[in-house]
Amino acid sequence: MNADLTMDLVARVTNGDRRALARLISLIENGAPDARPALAALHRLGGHAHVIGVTGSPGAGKSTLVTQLARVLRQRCQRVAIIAVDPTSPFTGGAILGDRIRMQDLAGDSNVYIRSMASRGSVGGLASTTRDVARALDAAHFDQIIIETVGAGQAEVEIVRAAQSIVVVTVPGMGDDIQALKAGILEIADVFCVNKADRPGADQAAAELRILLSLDAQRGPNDWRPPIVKTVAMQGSGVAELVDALAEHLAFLRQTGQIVARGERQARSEIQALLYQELMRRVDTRVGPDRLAALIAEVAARGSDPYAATDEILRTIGLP
Ligand SMILES: Nc1nc2c(ncn2[C@@H]2O[C@H](COP(=O)(O)OP(=O)(O)OP(=O)(O)O)[C@@H](O)[C@H]2O)c(=O)[nH]1
Ligand SMILES: [Mg+2]
Repeated sequence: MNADLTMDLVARVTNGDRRALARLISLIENGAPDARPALAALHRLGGHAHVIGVTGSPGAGKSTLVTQLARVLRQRCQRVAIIAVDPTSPFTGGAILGDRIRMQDLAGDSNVYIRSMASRGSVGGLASTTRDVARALDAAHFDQIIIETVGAGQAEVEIVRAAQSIVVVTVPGMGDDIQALKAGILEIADVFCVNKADRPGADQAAAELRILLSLDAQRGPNDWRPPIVKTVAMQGSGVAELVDALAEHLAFLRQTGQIVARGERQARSEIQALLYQELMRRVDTRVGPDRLAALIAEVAARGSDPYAATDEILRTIGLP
């Protein structure tokens, strides 16, 4: 695609052309280098949307909740985009199809945009693709961009880091979930949601979370205290409170200036990821897989060492 076409695509996306948006998102998903100039331009135009990450264990009710969130946000005249990311399922996976069906009653609304994505490459690739898709949606004037992802591992954390506000969804009788919470999800949560509050044990789950939060020594007195919201996503109850909590979190980030720090953290990790990608691309083209494999074998056999191998690679790609 030439520069004129790219800029035409940007203009159409910012003017609310849905077909142009779908085309751009396809380009992004296919990893087309063609999309880069458009994304560069869109980045400078964007930065208006509230990006919300929703994560939590499989089957916690995230998709149901996200659908309800979108509904409440629409009632408040917000334009909503949903990106459903599934890092584990193949491209036409059942979960994704299920999400499509669940969310389809929103699909007729021109102020709602829903996109399902699954991994066709690395998790790092998925995280950067998600960020770029969010960038396109932001430039297309969606007020709220909700990213749903399954699980509580490193991969999901990386994906939802593109968000300004992160909702961690748990359910009563978590047990194992508490372990996951300890393993890192606790730090990333801005709002906790105890979904399926129609089941027994919701109050206890909320109390356990409250204790965990109170034990978190890293949060100072002026830091944000993640609220715990109980919801029954299937019936929509508690969802308005969740929307309120998210709006309060955004207001907090703006008032304290922490929104700048979050933006910088994202920019830093994005630049690092791009640098790594670019470096590895050059290693691939200039050093080549055969020489790289030989170097690795030499180091493993102790005929060489990692430092010498790295020096040689850097010299070969033109970095002394
Ligand atoms: N009892 C009860 N069931 C719920 C509630 N919310 C969702 N469910 C059910 O829980 C099941 C899983 O819901 P999903 O929304 O697909 O959960 P999810 O977290 O998106 O699932 P994955 O994306 O597959 O990880 C479905 O059968 C829902 O109908 C709720 O508030 N109460
Ligand atoms: Mg889901």
